Amino acid sequence: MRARALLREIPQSFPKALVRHGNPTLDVDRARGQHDAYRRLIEAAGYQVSVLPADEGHPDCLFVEDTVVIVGDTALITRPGAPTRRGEVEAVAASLASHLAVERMKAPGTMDGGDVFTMAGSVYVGLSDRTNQAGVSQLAEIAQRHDLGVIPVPVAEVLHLKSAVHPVHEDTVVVTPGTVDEALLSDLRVLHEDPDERYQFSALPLRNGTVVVDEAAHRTNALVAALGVGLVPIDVSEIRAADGGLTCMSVLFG
Ligand code: CIR
Repeated sequence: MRARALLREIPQSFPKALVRHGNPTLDVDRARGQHDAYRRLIEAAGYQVSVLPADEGHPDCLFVEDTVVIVGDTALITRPGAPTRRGEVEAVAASLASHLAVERMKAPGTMDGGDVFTMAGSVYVGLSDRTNQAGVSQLAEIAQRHDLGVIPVPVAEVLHLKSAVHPVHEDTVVVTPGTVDEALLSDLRVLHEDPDERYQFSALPLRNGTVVVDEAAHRTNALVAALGVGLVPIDVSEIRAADGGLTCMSVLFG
């Protein structure tokens, strides 16, 4: 199957997106420009990109990653941890149904896809404000069918596991110190985000071997570049201001 990517347009209501701290002014036009550049990079890497229309009733709908977790040929449609985001899932489920076997998370399980990544034969799942143990158990059943173990990782201080543990290349992650128990990541190679760039680093590894990174995190990007990885820095300041990282705006599969 050709590599595919699912994205969703940014609604005019984006300035009302959920934000954990403070009250940043979010600029929808600037965010759209950044989102366009992001989409073009994914297209240039060879993905067949589908873009769902924005949903004005859901200011966070561009963060499409949170609505689904893909394990092999199965798409687990999540029950997002923020009740106001639950209506985002239907359009995503409908779009993925022609490519993947769709299953649905059931109450009382909650999960945001931003809490999940698969690496070195395990599915790492953040236990966060958005993802609970019941959600992890439902994902574990699907992972088991695909011969994958699940490693739950309690997350402190940040929104999602992938706000603080960023897969970058093969079995390497970049971790924001103090946010997770790094003993749980002992199967992985851990680099640390530079202390002067706390919460600024994020990364999206692509099929062609390049890694899209947030251009704001110069020093941490240099650490990753030293692995011999080709980096493509991009400005995603408006997305970061809404607590999003580089993985959050796409679902990559196939
Ligand atoms: C939220 O709080 O749900 C959004 N403002 C940000 C979600 C970012 N999602 C992600 O990084 N996977």
